[in-house]
Amino acid sequence: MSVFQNYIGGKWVSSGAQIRNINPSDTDDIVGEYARADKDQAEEAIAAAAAARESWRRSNIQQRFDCLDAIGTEILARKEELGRLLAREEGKTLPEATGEAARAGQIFKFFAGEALRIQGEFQSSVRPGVEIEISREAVGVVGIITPWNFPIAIPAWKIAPALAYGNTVVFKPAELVPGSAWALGDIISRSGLPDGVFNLVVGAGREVGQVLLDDPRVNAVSFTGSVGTGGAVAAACSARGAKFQLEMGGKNPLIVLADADMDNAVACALNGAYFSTGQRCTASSRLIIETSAHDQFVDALKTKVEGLVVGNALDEGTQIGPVVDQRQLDQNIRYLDIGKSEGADLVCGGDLIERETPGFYMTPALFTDTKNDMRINREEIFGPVATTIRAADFDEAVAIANETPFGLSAGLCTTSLKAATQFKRESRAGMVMVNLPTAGVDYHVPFGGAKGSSFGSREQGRYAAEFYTTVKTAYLSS
Ligand code: TXE
Repeated sequence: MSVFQNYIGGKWVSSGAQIRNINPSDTDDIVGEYARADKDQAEEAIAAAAAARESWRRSNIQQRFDCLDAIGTEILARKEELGRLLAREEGKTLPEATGEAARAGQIFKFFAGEALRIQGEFQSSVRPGVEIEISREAVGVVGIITPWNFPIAIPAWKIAPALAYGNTVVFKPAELVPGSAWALGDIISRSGLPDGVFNLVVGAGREVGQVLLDDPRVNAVSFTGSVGTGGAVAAACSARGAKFQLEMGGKNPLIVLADADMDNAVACALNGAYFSTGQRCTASSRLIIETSAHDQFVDALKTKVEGLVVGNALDEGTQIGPVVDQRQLDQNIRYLDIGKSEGADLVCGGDLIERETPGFYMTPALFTDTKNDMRINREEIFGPVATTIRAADFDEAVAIANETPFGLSAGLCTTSLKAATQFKRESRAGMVMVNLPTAGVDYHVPFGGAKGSSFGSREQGRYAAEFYTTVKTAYLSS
């Protein structure tokens, strides 16, 4: 089997060790072997990005548009193939994975356009004869560190704006899913970007990732991943004054009021809590149900959850793919045990099951009658596990929804305009959804959370400019 290499300074380079990419739907299936970059190669990638920095900073915006547009075009043209690779290495279903690949293409197209729309301001001065110009400039070398749960969309929504605003990139994807990252890197490598502007290093977080955090030539780090690693990114970047941006976990509430359209509320809960095997930072993990509707809602949801088809991500008809790996499966099981020991009622799911191929299969689980202070309601499980919490009325539901260390996404199902309006104002989450699942966002508007979920400026849409540019105020006396 040939080894997929890293991309440094415009060249594909091999290394001594390899990372084996395994299909979680069929652990006998090896997706590929990927060259495992070491510290030296991470430093070479940073050196290449630093060498390309000044010329790319001054690059023509038409050139940036053309490169990003070409990347978007190729991704969209190959979305089925890229989706299949993604489903095979990460375990989300084929339609979910193809949708994610298409999303990556759309993001590159969007930021191709943004490269043409970089704006400044012109202001009068309080001093006579002086003019003020406020402009945005590239930050420099950006380190991009991504998780395994969206192997192509998250890299796209960091790499595309970084390049559009004139930064050079060192991209370190999650070790579990190097296939989509490599395919993206391959497409980027053929887009016409000058050597060194984009570099790919597949490697371990503690080794390659840590080099990106510590090297003074890396001017900014954009990170998505766990709360623990996010803290390490913050500490290392603050210590040397580098700019950083963190997207971390969620414990997203979905409130269902008694006046809601129950079919839609159940559909929102089912989608938000379980699709993509619950491995979404915006997943609805706490279902807060108005007491008078609780039992009716649970009966309807339980029937739907039990009917979900769990199976090989590549099989037609599969609705819930496998858990991504053994470690995540162990974490899910641990939390099921914690929930039971805390007194929560497991009404369905949580079983390890076998399919034709060996994989990390578990049935989606629903706990009912939980309390918001239980660990299963405080900590991110990151699997197909949801809980219900009873709330006496709207005010209590919102108080419970906001009582969490996280604040990424929050949802409400209701037919009351008053409740919807109040919820949009009172929710302490960065993204609020009414009569929609907590997961599932557009690509042209800001994405991000409050409290422990995020740090720094928003990602995506034109708000991405905040992170990938720095502001210059120029005074001119004529
Ligand atoms: O995350 P990590 P992992 C949560 C989820 C999951 C858990 C562990 O609960 O079970 O995190 O997942 C890189 N310096 N989420 O292990 O470790 C790492 O190589 C620099 C929720 O994947 O945070 C990878 O590229 N980089 C979350 C990236 O950081 C380091 C999505 C994320 O890995 C590093 C993912 C270091 N010292 C996980 N250590 C969400 N809510 O979306 C690791 N990395």
